[in-house]
Amino acid sequence: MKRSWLVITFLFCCFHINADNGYRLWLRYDRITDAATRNAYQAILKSYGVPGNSPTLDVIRNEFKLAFASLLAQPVPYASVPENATLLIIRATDERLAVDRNLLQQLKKSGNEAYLISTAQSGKSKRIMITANSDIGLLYGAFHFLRILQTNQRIDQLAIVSAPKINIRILNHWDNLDRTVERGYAGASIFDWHKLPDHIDKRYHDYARANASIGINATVLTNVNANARVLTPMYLEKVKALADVFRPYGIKVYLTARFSAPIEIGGLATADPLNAEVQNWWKNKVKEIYDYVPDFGGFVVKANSEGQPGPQNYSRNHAEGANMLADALQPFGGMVMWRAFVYDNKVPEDRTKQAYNEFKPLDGQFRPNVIIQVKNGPLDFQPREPFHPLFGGLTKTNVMPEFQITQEYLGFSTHLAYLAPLFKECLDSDTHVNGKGSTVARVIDGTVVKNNVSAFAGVANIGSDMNWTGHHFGQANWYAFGRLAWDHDLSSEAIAEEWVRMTFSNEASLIKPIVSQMMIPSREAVVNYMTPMGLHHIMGYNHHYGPGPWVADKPRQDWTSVYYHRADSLGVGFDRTENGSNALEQYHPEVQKIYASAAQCPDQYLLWFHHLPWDFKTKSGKTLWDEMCLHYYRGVEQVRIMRKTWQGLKEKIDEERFTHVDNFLRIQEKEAILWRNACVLYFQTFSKMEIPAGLEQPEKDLAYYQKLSFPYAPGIRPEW
Ligand code: BDP
Repeated sequence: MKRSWLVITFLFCCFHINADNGYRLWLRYDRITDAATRNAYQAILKSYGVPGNSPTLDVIRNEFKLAFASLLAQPVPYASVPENATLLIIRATDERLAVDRNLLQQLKKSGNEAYLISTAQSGKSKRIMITANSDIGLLYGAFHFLRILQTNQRIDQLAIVSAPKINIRILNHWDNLDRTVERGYAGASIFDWHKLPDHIDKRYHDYARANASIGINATVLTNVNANARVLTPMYLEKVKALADVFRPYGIKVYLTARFSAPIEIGGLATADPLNAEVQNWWKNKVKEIYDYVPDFGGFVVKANSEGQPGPQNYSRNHAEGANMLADALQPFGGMVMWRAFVYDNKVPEDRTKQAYNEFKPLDGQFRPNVIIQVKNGPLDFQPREPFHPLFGGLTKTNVMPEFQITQEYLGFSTHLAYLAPLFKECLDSDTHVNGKGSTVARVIDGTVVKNNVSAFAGVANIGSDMNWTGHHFGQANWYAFGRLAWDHDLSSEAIAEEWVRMTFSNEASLIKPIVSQMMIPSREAVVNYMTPMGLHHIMGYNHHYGPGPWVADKPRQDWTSVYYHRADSLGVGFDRTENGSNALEQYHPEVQKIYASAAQCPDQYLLWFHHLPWDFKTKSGKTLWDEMCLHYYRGVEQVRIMRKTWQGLKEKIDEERFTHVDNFLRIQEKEAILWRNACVLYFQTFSKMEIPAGLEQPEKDLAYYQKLSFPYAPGIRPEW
């Protein structure tokens, strides 16, 4: 071959290696570039052994093969005599195990999913053992060990025992059987129902690998706005095929149960939960499901909310509905996750109060295998909400949180919004239910309120896009969700750093700016340019994309924006104190104290709890109007800083991902300006005050922003 051809071929290969579509997520296993780290690893990792036979052990062997081949410069052979290996993955009951007895005792008390990773001296050399009480524990340990390598930590003195703080760590897919995804912004559903069960897409395995690597152990395959058809034999065959793929990765499958299924697919005249025929129908249906999927997890149910059928259609309450399904699932060990996201436009009550009002009187009436699934805040996944009063409000019922990983209200998949700070804000909130320090996290993990099962749900942001989540940084939200479900004590910064190291590089000059100038401030930036100071629900109608503070005159008041911001010539905000809707009374008196007076209420919740005059003096000494404007402008500035930071990293990031994120940041800046201008101009029609001096003036007038329409924005509910 001519020299010039060699050069071209070489360049082509380089380009190919450097091009990166993000498909590999955080499981990239790129060659470790730091020679000292690589040498240190090679000195210990001479061979690895994974004795035993099971599909899960096969997963571990495959993962190690894939990882070691590319992480290290030299191959790590599989040891034919496992006990001779310098990396041994072995069950805690195996006699060949030789680890510190104290650590082993700790592991043995830590449950089925726990693991122990330790380094021991063996003769002159070191040896690493990963041990657990089950194969799934070994898998989690294996992934943790790979994370240690990927993030370039030392391996010569490991002594880690890790166990999840939460039992069920579950993704909720709002995916429909036709592959559309409600509030999905990353392409079509990854579940290709039409081709199942015969075609098993490689993505199903990669999805399961990714989940297992961060400890996610359950998935709901279908939308909460449920289709009963998924419970028919034709679809159960397909569900079984997916469950079979996911099982070796420790992932259980759940389905959404449409409450009216006995009528729609069962031919019954009613779905009344107290009707014996209905109860029998569900019992038989559940038995049939377990014939297909012996380790089926259970049902997630949205009932009597936003038009979904439920027990109230038959004058029964939520407990009667949930318990009927729980009784059918109980013999098989299945769970009911019954959602508390209920509100009714016929009830003239503040929408944020309705869930508590419905569920509080039922506390203690639910079966032990029912868990009430509560959104992080009392309204609906807004960029910022206070924690839901049902956390700490229910003390005799299992309660789990539901977070939204998909960014329905945070700019869809084109906005960079790292959500760990949002999740943490809720988890770290103090409910005071059992004294100071009764955080939401400690309520849901059973530390301060006794429960018999704990769970943690997130609405997935995953789709068929090549990079899974639309935005490359959306991957960080999937990652953070899994890591926090395992250990809610982790900090947002620590999780971000881990993710950046695994996803981009271990170079300090890249980690720091991405973590501290982009990821950590990003969620606050979104709050600032969309809904600062406690504003909420002022987005465009139905599609929820773009600003719509003017939305009024819709079929239901609580689907308008004016219902929530209540702006008029005198002021703005929703009074939820005792002078208003008194939603505040649903919280513990210690929490009420923080928010009750406008003078003390932190700025971030000011207009959530108070209706205040435009010239109200805020903590900064500025008027409410000026402070609100400054927040809107700060949000845009923060996006500009994010863009600039990213552009400064051009040389350090592969071209494909660099350009993709760069384009999206440009869109984000444009849309942040759109939000800012539209909201400031709209609220100005009431305040009649000037935009503070020195700030750039909106380019267009309010009418321009009001006329923009987005009929084809993704993720819309088809029937709305
Ligand atoms: C709302 C979404 C809607 C969901 C609903 C829910 O707009 O599509 O069905 O939440 O959680 O935020 O049930």
